[in-house]
Amino acid sequence: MRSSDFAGGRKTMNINNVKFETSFGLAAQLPPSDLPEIAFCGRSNVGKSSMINKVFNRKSLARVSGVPGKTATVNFFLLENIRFIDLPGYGYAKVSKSEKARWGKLMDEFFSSGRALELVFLLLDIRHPPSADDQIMINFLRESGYPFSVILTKADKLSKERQRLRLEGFREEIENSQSLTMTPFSAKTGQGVDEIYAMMRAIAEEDR
Ligand SMILES: Nc1nc2c(ncn2[C@@H]2O[C@H](COP(=O)(O)OP(=O)(O)OP(=O)(O)O)[C@@H](O)[C@H]2O)c(=O)[nH]1
Ligand SMILES: [Mg+2]
Repeated sequence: MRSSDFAGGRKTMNINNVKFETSFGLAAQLPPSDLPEIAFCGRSNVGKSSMINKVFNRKSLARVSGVPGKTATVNFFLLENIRFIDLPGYGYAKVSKSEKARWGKLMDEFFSSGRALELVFLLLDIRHPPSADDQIMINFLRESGYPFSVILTKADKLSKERQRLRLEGFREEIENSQSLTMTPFSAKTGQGVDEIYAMMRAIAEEDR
């Protein structure tokens, strides 16, 4: 199997067919959810847009920036029968009160509007323990009932041994973490991409 053919079975799904669909900044604009969805969330600068670009093997499908707060809107991408969603990051100290309120409303509305979310990737920087905002997000996802999987980003910044130690760290830093999958990932080296494809493939096959 070529790595770009992530859905085996009856029909091969090719990641090169992904298309940017639309972008929304206000909860009221969010389109209804008419296809299975996979969302990417996490704090600003954690690497959500970079992960999307790596997974879809594109340089700038999603916009990446060294400046936190780059993705301020909810961005939709379509690949055959699955919609992928790049969510705006949280925890960026320099945003205004009104911008934080807009973010909160957008996220509340997004996660409470009965979307067909089949999987949420929650991204955490592998180098650091989860922040207070990350812990809030983890609890929020648990309460929402949507299945989610933790992605530990920027793994290229640590040796394999230090990655292993941080994995053990996250197991203790996150309550009841035994039920969570945690996947080290690097948008630089491609570490973890095959595990992501396996999760995407499972969803694509379920919905055929
Ligand atoms: N070394 C390394 N740097 C990364 C990786 N992923 C992202 N980065 C860098 O981290 C910064 C932020 O990446 P983005 O992908 O824009 O992060 P984001 O989570 O989409 O950020 P917002 O849109 O602000 O919420 C950029 O400078 C990226 O180059 C990674 O796997 N390894
Ligand atoms: Mg982004």
